[in-house]
Amino acid sequence: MFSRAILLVLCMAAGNVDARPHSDGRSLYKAPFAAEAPVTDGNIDDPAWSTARWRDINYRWLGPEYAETDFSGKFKVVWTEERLYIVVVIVDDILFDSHRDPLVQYWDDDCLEVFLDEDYSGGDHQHNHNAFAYHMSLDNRAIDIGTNGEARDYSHHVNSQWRQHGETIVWELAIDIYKSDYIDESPNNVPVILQSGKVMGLMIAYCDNDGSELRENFVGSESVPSGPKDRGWIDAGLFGALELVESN
Ligand SMILES: [Ca+2]
Ligand SMILES: [Ca+2]
Ligand SMILES: [Ca+2]
Ligand SMILES: [Ca+2]
Repeated sequence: MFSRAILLVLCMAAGNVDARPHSDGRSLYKAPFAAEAPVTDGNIDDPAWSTARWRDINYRWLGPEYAETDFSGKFKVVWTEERLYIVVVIVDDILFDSHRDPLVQYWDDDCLEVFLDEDYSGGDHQHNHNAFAYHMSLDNRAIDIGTNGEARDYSHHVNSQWRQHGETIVWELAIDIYKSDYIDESPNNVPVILQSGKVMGLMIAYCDNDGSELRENFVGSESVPSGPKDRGWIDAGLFGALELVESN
């Protein structure tokens, strides 16, 4: 039987192997139950939103420093048994969709990313469904990489709608949650029924491009204490903890 000390020595001998499922400093967000599901219409007047706390999208993962008028963002989460609901309020001075094909270089257009790990397992999710990284395009499509390693349209998982209100964009999402045994192209995938006390992995990010060939900034809701800061599309260990609660 391995003791922790022996295991630690073995890990060190393997060369900085980090066996922990999550990076240090993950956030905990408590999402309240929505007695009445928000209407996904880009308007934030639904009663459920007033019960949830704001969380900032403020960790600069890529690109130079930027002004609040260039980008700023925050979000809230609520849930029902059927879906997870997220509202994101964004300031972005220029909306830019250079690659009109949603499956081509989608991360280099303005793009809202929603990272979800149904069981908060952490770990690799690049070519599997241990977690999903929905890249929401300005035309409300949800793109992630399928188990065949190619970009795939998962828009049937996410009802998405945004509207501009003065200087801000209100972006609402209603998301079906799937376990890691999700099978691409199968008609038999069934979303999880959500319940109070469930803990999932969640991270929100925004790719801001205002007219460049490549995205100018990539800003997320979780810190990245070490390693490449843009690796959330591979590493679910960066996601924060999302706890479903009855009320805050
Ligand atoms: Ca609404
Ligand atoms: Ca901008
Ligand atoms: Ca997982
Ligand atoms: Ca932009």
